[in-house]
Formats: sequence, structure tokens, C-alpha cells
Amino acid sequence: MARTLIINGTIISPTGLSAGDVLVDGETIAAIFQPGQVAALGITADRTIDAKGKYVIPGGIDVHTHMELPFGGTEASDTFETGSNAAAWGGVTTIVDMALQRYGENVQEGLATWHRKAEGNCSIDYAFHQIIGGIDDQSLKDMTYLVENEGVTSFKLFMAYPGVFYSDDGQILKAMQTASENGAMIMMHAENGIAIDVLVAQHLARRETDPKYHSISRPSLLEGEATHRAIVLSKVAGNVPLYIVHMSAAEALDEVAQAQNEGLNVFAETCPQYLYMTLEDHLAQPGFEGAKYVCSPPIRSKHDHRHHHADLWKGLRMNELAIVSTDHCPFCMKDQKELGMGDFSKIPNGIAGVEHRMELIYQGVVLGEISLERWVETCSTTPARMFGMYPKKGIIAAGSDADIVVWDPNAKTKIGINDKHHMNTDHSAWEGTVIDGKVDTVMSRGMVVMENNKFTGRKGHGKYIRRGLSQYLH
Ligand code: DUC
Ligand code: ZN
Ligand code: ZN
Repeated sequence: MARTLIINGTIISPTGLSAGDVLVDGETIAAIFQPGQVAALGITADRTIDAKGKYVIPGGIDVHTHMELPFGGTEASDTFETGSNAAAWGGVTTIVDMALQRYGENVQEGLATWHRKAEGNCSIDYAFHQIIGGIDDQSLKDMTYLVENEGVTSFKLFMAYPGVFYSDDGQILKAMQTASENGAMIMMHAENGIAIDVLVAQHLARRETDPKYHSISRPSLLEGEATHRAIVLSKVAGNVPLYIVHMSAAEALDEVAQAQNEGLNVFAETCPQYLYMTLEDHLAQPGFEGAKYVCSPPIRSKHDHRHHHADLWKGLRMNELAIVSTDHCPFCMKDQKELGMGDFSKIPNGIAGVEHRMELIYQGVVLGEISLERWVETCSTTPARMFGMYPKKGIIAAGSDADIVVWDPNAKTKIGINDKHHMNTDHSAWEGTVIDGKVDTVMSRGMVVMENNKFTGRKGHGKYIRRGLSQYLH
């Protein structure tokens, strides 16, 4: 088994920075040496990576992706192959994708379909959450089967998208009661979809069809309301662990913070688009350009009664928001986003981002919003702990998988379709963004998958990770 030494770097963990040399033996981190120990002990390796002046961090974990998702009359444009390669380019070494069960479909078959899509195609490791789009007696039983037998311990439910993925409050309560018995985490898309559909119809009746109306028809109050309702339901179900996905609104953050103050098992994530983009600068671009930024929940207005960006960054600092994911759900403009020309409600919802999360959240460090430690914690360590993969994943420590990123804080990254862009879309939602840092080298279980601006990974290297229950509470 090949041995690699990563020397002279600064290792970052949630608890601090330290100088040290990392010995990788095969797929695993074998040891971490203090400066000088490698020479003193005569440690040798087949290969040495000099990380002088660079950071050595655990590989990024993106716990919210949608590869090949059938949605919005089309299918998300990254396959597990293209999406996992793009993730590697972005310093991500594990994705947790959302397997799909729709109303009338069988949960175990839905999961099997996702295994077929991913198996043999990924260059980095992958795991699954299960979307439950049809809650009935059989799917409730299947939830427990997945927890006990399949390494799937978290389930995404939707309070939005009536007629597509939507569950009503009674169904949600039943799924939560099941989770309280089997220990699973309930992940919630918290937007009041019934009220939103009324507003959407009213805008369309007034011929307000441009992409910006996607945001105007989904007010932040309705994200706050749904978040509150989800929290109350989780309390009624016995304080079942609840994880609010892709939070975009200050009102929703208030609800989560209050629940945490009450001691409830409520957690949340946000995504880079909600920390940086605005209705005015992105969704309201001339013509149909705004379609690139249509996702749900939507990008918020900078003139709203609340300061969503500032509040979400505050939430990340205070751990009210535990994780940054991407909700990577890529669609091309051509033939996909274009389905919604003349009717914003038909624009497939989603932004491609799996490649850029580590970069965009590092920029939050540069801007003074969060610390280096918090960058690693929100993008790697907590995702591993929240979703039952720690300490195999999420930390630079002896015995952990050798999922390692060498990060160069002195280089720059220019994101854009002719600059850095490896996701399978015909545009970049982050076109022209410059980051004060760069993914230098990426290792997935001991294999270098990206270095010297080249992809060196291998299709099929990525393995399925069977997850345990959330470790955040225990
Ligand atoms: N939101 C999106 O924007 N895309 C995928 C599903 C979702 O909830
Ligand atoms: Zn969602
Ligand atoms: Zn999603």
C-alpha cells in the first residue's frame, strides 16, 4: 500500500490550527507528527507533498446534492460521474445525495434506483438520504428498514411542491413519530407550499411572469411559518431530531434559534447562494438571465424587512446554522431553464454549486464572517457528525479515511465557464466570482484525485458509505 507524507502544512480542525505532518498509509491516515518528528524518527513514504504555507483540511462533505434528479419536467444535468468529479475539483470528498421516492412509488425501489445511478460512477465517496414523497403505511415501514439495513438514517420531507413531493402535516407527524422510534433524522424543506401556490397563480394571472416573481411569490414569512410548524410537529412527535435544509430566511433562523434555546433537537443548514446572492443583483437580471438563480427557497431581496445575508452569517458563527451544503441541483439554460420562459413557475428549480462551496465559504473567512476553524467545522466535521460518518470522515486524525485537501491561501480562484467550472451546466451561477484561495490538492481515501490543476481521479473509486445515526446528539 502506497504511503504519502503531507509535510510542512497547517492542519485545521474545528478546535484549532496546528503545524504537523500527515502520514497516509493506503486509504487511511496513519499518524500525525509534530514538526521535526518525521526526520527524527526516520519516517519515509513513497511520495511527499510539500504543503508549506498551505492549509491541510479534512475533505469537504456536501450533505445536500441532487445528481440526476427528475424534477421540473426535466432531470438535473450532473450525473454521478460528472457531479462527483466536479465535487473533487472543489475539495469535496464525500457527497450525500437525495435518493427519491415519489407518491405511489416504493421506497426500497427508489433507493435501489439511486444505487444503480451511482455505483461504479463516482470518483469520491457517496452516501444517501431518502426523500419520502409519499407517506403511507408501507413507506413508514420502509423508513425503519433503511435505517436498520441500508445505512440510510435521514429522510427529507417537503412542506412545499404540492402535487409533487409535498406532505401534509398529518403525514409529516407520522413520519416524525416513526423517526422517533428508529432514531432517524427528519430533514425538512420548510416552505408553505399551499400558500405559495396561491401567490404564484395570482402573479401569473397578472402576467407577472419574469424569473424575479419566483422569489416574490415565495415570501420569507412563509419559510419562517413552515419552519415553526415543522419544529412544533417535531416536538409533538417527542423532540425528534429535525434538520431544516437550505435555510434562506432570517425568520426561519429565528425559529431555529428559539427552538435551540428551548433545548429542542433542531438543526439547520444554509447554502452559499443564500449568503451571497440577491433578488435585485441576480434574479432580476435583464431578460431571462434571472432563471439561472431560480431555486427554492428563493434568493431573497436586499431591500427586505430583514437582513437575510447578515443574519445567516451570524447564524453560522453562533452555530444556529450547523452546516453549509449546496443543494446542488444543476440545470442548463438551454432546453432546461428555458422551459420556464414566459412562466417563472415552470423554470426548473436549482443551482449548480457542488464545486464551489469550499471556495465560497472560505471567502467568508477572508471577509471576516467566520473563522478558519468554523469553515472546516461547517463544511466537513459537523456534516460527518450530523449524518453518522464521524470519525471515518470529517477530521484529520489517525485512523480516519485519508480524505484530505491541501488549500493554498495565497492563490486565487476565478470561477466561470471559461475559468474554473467542471459541473455539467452551460453557465455558472457564480460567473466572474474571484476567491482569495484555491483548492491545491485533493485526496480521496489516499488517492490523489486533483492536483496541479488536473483531475487525476478514477470513475468507480468512490464507495458507498453506510451511515450510522446522527452523532451530534450523542
Ligand atoms: N430546491 C431546489 O431549488 N432544487 C431541488 C429541490 C429543492 O428543494
Ligand atoms: Zn428542498
Ligand atoms: Zn434539495
